Amino acid sequence: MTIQDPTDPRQYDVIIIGAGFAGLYALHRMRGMGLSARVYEAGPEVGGVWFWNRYPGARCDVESLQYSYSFSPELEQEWVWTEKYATQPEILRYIRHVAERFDLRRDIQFNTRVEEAVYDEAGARWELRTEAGERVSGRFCVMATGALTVPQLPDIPGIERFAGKIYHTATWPHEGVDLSGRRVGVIGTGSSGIQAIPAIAKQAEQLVVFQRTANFSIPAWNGPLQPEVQQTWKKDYREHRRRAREVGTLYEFSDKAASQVGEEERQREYERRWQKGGVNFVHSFNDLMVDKQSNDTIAEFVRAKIRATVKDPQVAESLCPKDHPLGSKRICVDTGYYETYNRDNVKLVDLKKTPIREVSASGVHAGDVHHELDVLVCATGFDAVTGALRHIDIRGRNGQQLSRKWAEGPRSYLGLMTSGFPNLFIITGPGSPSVLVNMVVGIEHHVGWICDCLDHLRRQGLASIEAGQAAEDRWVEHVNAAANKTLFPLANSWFLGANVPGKPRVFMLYAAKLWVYRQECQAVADKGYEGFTLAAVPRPALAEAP
Ligand code: N01
Repeated sequence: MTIQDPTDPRQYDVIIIGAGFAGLYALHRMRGMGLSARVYEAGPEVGGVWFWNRYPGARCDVESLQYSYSFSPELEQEWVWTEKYATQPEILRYIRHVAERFDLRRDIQFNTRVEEAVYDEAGARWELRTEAGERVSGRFCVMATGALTVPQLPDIPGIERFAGKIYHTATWPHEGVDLSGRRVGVIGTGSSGIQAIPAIAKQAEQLVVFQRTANFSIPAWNGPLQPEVQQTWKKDYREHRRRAREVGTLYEFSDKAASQVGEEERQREYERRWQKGGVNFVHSFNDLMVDKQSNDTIAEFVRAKIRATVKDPQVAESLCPKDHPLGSKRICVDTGYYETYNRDNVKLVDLKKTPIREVSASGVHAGDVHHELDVLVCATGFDAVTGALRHIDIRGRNGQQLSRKWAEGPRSYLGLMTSGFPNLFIITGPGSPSVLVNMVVGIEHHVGWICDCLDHLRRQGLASIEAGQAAEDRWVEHVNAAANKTLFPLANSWFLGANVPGKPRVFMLYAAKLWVYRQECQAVADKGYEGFTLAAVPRPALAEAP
C-alpha cells in the first residue's frame, strides 16, 4: 500500500526538486524503494549546473573517472571518458545517458519551476505550487537544487545602458556565441573566468579582463585519456570508489606538515604536485589550510610560477594573489590561463588599482580609461549554497519562512534537515561538506542517508522526521568551530556569502573531511536518528517495503 491517493495523481510519497546529479540519483533510488516520486525541473533537460554552464572552456576540475556515479558497476564500466578532465558537453552527454539508461525521464516534469513549498501540518505533507500554478503534494520534499544554481550579476553603475551583448557564464546561450572579430570584456576571475578567458582569447579580436581579486590557479595538464589508463582504473573501480568514500584518497593527502620540513623538501613537493596538476596541489602538506605561515610558502611558490610565466612584470604582479591564503577561495584549475596574458590581443585591467567607474553604451570605464567593447561576459559567480533555496518560498511549521529562519545565516542539522521543516531534506546543502568535496560522492552519500532514513520510517510505521532544535544548535556550533580552525574565514569568498551584497557573512560549509562527516551521519542513524524527532502521525504511513 502506498500513501498516494489513487484519485489524485498529484500526490506523491516524495517530490524532488531539480534534475541534476542529485535529483536523478534520488529519483532512481526512491523509485527502487517502491516509493512514488516525481522530479520537478525548471530547465528543459536533465543536467542541472552542467546543462546551464556552457561558456567556452567549461569543464570539470575533478578527473572524469572520479566525477561520475558509483552506484552502478555496469554504468561505470560501459561509459568511456575521452579526456582526463571532461568538458561540459561530455558530462551532459553522460548525465543524459544515465537518464535514459535508468528510464528516469518518465518521472521528471521539465520546464517547471517550483515557486512555493508549504508544509501542511494537519496532513503532514508538503504542498508545492509551480510557476504555472500547478499544485502537487508530497509526504517528503527533497531539495536537489544545487549549490551553484542562481547566477550573480555584478551591480555596476550603468550596466543596463551597455549597447552590446551581455552574457553570464552560467546562462551561456545554447546556440553558442561567435566571438570572432569582437572586442570582448570579461568581468571575474574565479573558476569560470579562468576557464573561459583562454578559450575566449583564441576567438576574440581583443579581450579585456577586469580582475578584482587575483586568484590562485593550478595547471590541469589536461589531455586525452589513454585507453589503457582507463582500463586499468576500471579494473579496480570498486576499490577506487570505496577509497573515495571512506578514505578520501581521490585526494592525495600528505601526512607531513610544511612547517616541519625544510625549504628544499617543501619546494620539491610543491614542484612535484605542480607537475601533476589539479586540486591535489592544495594537499601538498597537511597544515596548509590551518597554518598561515605554511600557507605563505605554497602561495609564494605559485606567485613565482606566475612571475616566470607572464612576460610583462607589471601584469604578472597584478595576477599574483596576495590578499587571501591559497585554497581559502576555491582553488582554480586551468589550461593556459597565465600564458594567455602573453598574447597581443589580451589586456588585464587590475580593478584594485583602477576600479570600474561605470559601464556606458560603448564599454567599460575603469580608472581613467574607457575600454570599447562589443560583448561583456560576466563570470561573476553565484548566490551559492543557499541561493536556490532562497528563491523558493519555503514555509514550514507555523508558516515560518526558511529565508527568514536563515536571515542570519543557514542553520541545519547534519546539513540535511532544518528544524521547523519536517520531512524536508536538502542534498549537499549548508552545514555539509557540499562543494568542498567531489560533489558526486557527496550527493551519493546524502541520497543514501536519506533513503536509509525513509526506509527506517517505513519499517517503523512512522511518517515524519524533523531536526531537533538542540541538535541543530550543536551542529551549527560544530560546523563553525571546524571552519574557525581553518584559514577559510580569511578570504572574501562565496563560501562565506561575501560575493552577494547583504548576504550574512557565515562560512556555510562543513570543513571536516568527508569520511569524518560520513561517520557522524552514520552514528546519528545508528542511534535511531538521535537529535531528530520521529513521529507516527498521520496515517497511513509510507508504502511497505517491496
Ligand atoms: O564564480 P566566483 P565562478 N566587479 O564567485 C568577480 C564552481 N565552478 O563562477 O573575488 C568585478 O568564484 C569576483 O571577484 P572577487 C567552483 O566551485 C567549477 O568563477 O569577488 N568583479 C570573482 O573574481 C567555483 O568556485 C568549475 O573580488 C566581480 C568572480 O567575479 C564556483 O563554481 C568551473 C564583481 C566570481 O568568481 C564559482 O566560480 C567553474 C564585480 N562587481 C565553476 N562581482 C569546475 O571546474 C564578482 N566579481 C567544476
